[in-house]
Amino acid sequence: MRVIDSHTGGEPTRIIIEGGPDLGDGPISDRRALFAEKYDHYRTMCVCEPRCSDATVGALLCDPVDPTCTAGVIFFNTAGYLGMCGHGVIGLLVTLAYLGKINPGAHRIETPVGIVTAELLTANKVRLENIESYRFRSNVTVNVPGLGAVTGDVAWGGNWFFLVDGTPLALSLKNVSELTHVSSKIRRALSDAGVTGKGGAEIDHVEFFQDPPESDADSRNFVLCPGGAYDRSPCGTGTSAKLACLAADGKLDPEEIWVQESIVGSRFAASYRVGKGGGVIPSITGEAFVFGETQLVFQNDDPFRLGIA
Ligand code: PYC
Repeated sequence: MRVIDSHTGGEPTRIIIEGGPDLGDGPISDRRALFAEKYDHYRTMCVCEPRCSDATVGALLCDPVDPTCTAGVIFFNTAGYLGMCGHGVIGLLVTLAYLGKINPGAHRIETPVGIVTAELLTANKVRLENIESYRFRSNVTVNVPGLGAVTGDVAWGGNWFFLVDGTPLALSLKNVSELTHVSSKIRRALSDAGVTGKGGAEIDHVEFFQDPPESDADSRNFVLCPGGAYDRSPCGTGTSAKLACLAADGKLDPEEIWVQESIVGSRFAASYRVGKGGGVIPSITGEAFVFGETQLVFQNDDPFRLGIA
């Protein structure tokens, strides 16, 4: 298996460019279902320990169905599969440019939740236009054991998010393990209380915000990802969910720039235009850098050949 590693604002993306599963040529959402059902070991071989870790989002580069698209992609991590991944699309474009496969300009990318457009601005800078994002429920209060009542919004940005009002602790790296612990408890409490996204979808990402932060950004966030790791980037789908909530509250106008900073200090410049379905079409600009080209080896006698899943 040949992979290219990059990071977007510190958040790693590992793209399988050779040696992935053959998922046929059906719609990308069907291919993701087939990946999960029959070829899940490719996911664990690629992103689980000992070859990788739960901070990384994996991506399978696919041929698109739609000939106007540059590529298709299926994102996954140590816990399962993602709908979309904003930092991952930025990493994908930068990787394709690094490989000499694309030129600057706009590229349509098929994902399991729809087509996104991403513009390669320079070798490392990408502007992503995400799928329509929206707030699903506002002011939801859940009782969290040991914490008490926690209130926030449920929103879709390509994945399901619970956006907590404020933060229980300062958003600094020294608090990462406590923030991870508290956000995991909130995620469990949401599930126990039956709070879901549309159609009963699991809310697998939890966000805390410091608005405004101590820096000159508009907001700093902490994002708990499904595998239990925190997003080192400001999270493209999480920032999309945030824009949807800001728009719904009348706190951000269309085309106004929102600078979202992550807990490691990396930034996305974000804005939105009004979507056809009543939500927002987020635009997210960020930078990615390639840092590795690897041939993964799977020896027959290796007891952890398929990864520690
Ligand atoms: O950037 O959308 C994102 C993302 C999702 C999970 C990790 N990063």
